[in-house]
Amino acid sequence: MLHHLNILSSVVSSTLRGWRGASGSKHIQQPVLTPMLFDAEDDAECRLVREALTELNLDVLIYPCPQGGSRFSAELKAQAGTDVTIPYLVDPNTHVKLAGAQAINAYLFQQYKVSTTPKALQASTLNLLSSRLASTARFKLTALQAQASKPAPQPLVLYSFEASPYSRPVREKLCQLELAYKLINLGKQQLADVGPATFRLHTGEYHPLPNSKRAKLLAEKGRVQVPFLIDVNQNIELFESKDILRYLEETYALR
Ligand SMILES: N[C@@H](CCC(=O)N[C@@H](CS)C(=O)NCC(=O)O)C(=O)O
Repeated sequence: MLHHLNILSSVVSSTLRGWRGASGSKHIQQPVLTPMLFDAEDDAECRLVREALTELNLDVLIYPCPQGGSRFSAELKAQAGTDVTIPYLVDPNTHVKLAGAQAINAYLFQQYKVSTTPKALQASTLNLLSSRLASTARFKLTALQAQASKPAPQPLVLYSFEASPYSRPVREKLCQLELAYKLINLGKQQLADVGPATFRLHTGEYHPLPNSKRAKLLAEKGRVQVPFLIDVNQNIELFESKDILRYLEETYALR
């Protein structure tokens, strides 16, 4: 019951942002080196950046910086050379380093799509307000707080897309536990991708776009469903959001 409520409020959250970060571009190539994003899941500006990353179909290494947390503060300061606020993007492909959703999204769209930022992903007052409301819909009137945790030697891997109601609680937990993870964005690229994994709107056999990340996941794991978590530290792979949340809590939370 509690998990259903959790997912329901996540649906409300995505709805408040007009389901931005649900679809992913068909054409963009992942750059050779994975960009890094210092991020907090409930931060209004960070959400706009993650929406852009899903829509551009780009994968990133997320370094969670929740309120009260400090695990990646030194790394953030070392990258920026000074105290900076999140979101903070480091792109090792171009050596570009940027703070703030407006500058980061302008860079990402220019660099990876040769276009300007769509209106809905600009850091305008309206978008920041709806992004803040989207966080409030997660029953959180205060910022997401860091939770005492064990560090993971290697970053985890999470397949997700920004608006995914089932993936959001998992990203929140990774953020609270300050666990770095490679975020593999699996936005919807065609009509056949739409719907929950077990009840797609498209009838008949599911065929992802050829040569896509979705096609690769289907070939390797036999299904396309998010969230999907890989923890190389424990040799674990999990598909169900409820199981992933339990696993992260039991493995990394300090009581
Ligand atoms: N019972 C699963 C449901 C997961 C699910 O249906 N996720 C949706 C996205 S929110 C999905 O994978 N849809 C199919 C797709 O995106 O291809 C869970 O709790 O993790």
